[in-house]
Amino acid sequence: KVVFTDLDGSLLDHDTYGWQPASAWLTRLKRAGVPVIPVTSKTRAELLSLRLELGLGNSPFIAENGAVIGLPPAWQHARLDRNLDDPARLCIKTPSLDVGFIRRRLEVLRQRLGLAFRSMGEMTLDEIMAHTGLSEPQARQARVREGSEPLLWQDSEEALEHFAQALDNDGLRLTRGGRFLHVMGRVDKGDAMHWLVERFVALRGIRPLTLGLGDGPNDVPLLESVDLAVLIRGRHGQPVDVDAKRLYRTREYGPLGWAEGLEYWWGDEIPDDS
Ligand code: 2M8
Ligand code: MG
Ligand code: MG
Repeated sequence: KVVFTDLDGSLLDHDTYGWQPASAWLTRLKRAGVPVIPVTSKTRAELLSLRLELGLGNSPFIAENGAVIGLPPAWQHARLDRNLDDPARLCIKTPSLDVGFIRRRLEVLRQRLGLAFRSMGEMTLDEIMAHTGLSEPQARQARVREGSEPLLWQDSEEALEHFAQALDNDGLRLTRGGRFLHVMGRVDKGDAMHWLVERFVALRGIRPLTLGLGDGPNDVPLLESVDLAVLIRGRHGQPVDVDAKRLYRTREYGPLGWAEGLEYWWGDEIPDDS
């Protein structure tokens, strides 16, 4: 078994970024040896801190909506050799375009189409903190982008359609998180998850049963790729259209909904030793 989870609005509360209601289930999964892999819009820098705080161990992670994949040593080599937990031996895969290229294209499109938006790269730290509720150190980490750029849309829905089309012509993609639109290369959370599952199969020789959780439009490719899906009730008021055979929709928001989804699929299978 492997869990793939979105963070903001799913494992973490949309506003407070807390996860207390999910912590009993995190412990339960850890005791059962089930890896919990974050799949998020957040950056590598944000994840390296959060992985520790959440007690996820040296797990792989998918950052920036699939543009950055972090592989710990245990997911790099079939032979479990020494220094398996050495954080310095993390290996990073960046299947997308780099953020410098993305920012230059965004500038060109803004000029050419006369669009109004504000990208994270041009925001001050104070602005980022005001829009997200992150602390200053967290906002600094959110700003260290490698393969995607979040932006706040300040234009019409019609202009947004033109923008999405122009991005597509450039080999770029647009997706929607809880607060921001995100622009990246041709990657998504589902493709990144498939890539990790294939690594698992190559290294361990078995295909894991996958459970995925998410609350937003950017989670749809993930929820449509896993064996068991949990669509967490969203705070963003956007209807989220998921086409998955085994899908559970939670009644609760955020980490409460996260625990509800795990209870639904694995409540009987994974023991509660507490
Ligand atoms: C952004 O991501 C969230 C994900 O749903 C959003 O679009 O609202 C990213 O910039 C991320 O790096 C940051 O931590 C988060 C903070 O709310 O916002
Ligand atoms: Mg989310
Ligand atoms: Mg997210």
